[in-house]
Amino acid sequence: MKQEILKILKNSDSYVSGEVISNQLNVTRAAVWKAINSLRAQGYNIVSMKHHGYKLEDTATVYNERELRELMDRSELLRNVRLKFFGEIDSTNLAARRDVDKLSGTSLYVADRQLAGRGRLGRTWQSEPDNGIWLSVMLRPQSNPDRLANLTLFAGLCVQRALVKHTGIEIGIKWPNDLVAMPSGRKICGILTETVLEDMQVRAVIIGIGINVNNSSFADDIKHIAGSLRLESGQIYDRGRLLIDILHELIGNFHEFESGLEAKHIEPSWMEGYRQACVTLGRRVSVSGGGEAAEGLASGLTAGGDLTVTMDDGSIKTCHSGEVSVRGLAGYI
Ligand code: BTX
Repeated sequence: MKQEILKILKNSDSYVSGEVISNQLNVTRAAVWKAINSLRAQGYNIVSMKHHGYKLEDTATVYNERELRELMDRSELLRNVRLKFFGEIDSTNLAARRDVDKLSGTSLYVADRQLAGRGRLGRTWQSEPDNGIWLSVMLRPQSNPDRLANLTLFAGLCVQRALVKHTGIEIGIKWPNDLVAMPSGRKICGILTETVLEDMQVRAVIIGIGINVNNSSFADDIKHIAGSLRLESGQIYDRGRLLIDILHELIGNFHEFESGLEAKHIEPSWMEGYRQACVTLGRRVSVSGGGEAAEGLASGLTAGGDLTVTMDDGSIKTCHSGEVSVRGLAGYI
């Protein structure tokens, strides 16, 4: 009944009386009142006025499976994409992994909170409730695993574009795929791409995207590096609508990534856009690849997405994403 009431309120610009709702649904006024209260508890902003009835205020999308599904169904691109929404889960990347053999096609995993959000190289990703987008997109590209190395860069570029378009905030990519607000350099988004293989064939790729959207503060251990869209602009964003924009950019342009896979040593068409968005290029970086850290100037990107660094001793080092971490020096990104 709650969903039917929601539908009635959504279809009306003005107040709808409890009597009209109860007649329409053939239930008591008390049952309507109870259902309205339960919807309010779920986050729907339903106002009531004596002698007029109830009205659903047009506020931000309530972040749940039903509302996200409704937004997705309005988009031709996303209508047939599967969605799983969790109020709470260990990690959306792990949820996707558990489904690799059960599902086919493109699937999305969205959570309001992650209890064991994962970063790269075994690090953790803090994923508190109410404020962030914690999303994994599972795709099934037909490709050799070694060709997927720069998928993580492509995903970073798509999310960066969507965030800039949606918010107008200046956001750059810190190689390989951290999204940082400029000029503060604070980390707004992290991306963890995982490939699931079977007999050296790609079964699935899982692109995990964590975005700090409406956070107003962070835990002590990350507060010096983390930022949110809200802290940058002072605005609160509708997570549902932002999520849809990100999916349009990523899933809508995925063919561009796939077509770039065909020609081996040729630079994919999107790489130049990546270069332009990459704030690491032209800056001093410290490179540590298991050994001692050394400093140099981030001087270029190869067609395969590796970072070339002109080291202070004049040598050129090529850094592969995932193998080497490039740390910003104090005062640098
Ligand atoms: P990363 O290894 O680049 O970043 C992790 C590091 O970033 C941590 O060690 C910490 O210093 C810092 N950090 C942790 N949480 C946050 C945060 N909320 N904001 C800013 N900095 C933070 C980046 O890994 C990849 C993160 C992917 C997260 C998504 S969320 C959906 C999906 N599911 C999942 O488990 N992971 C991905």
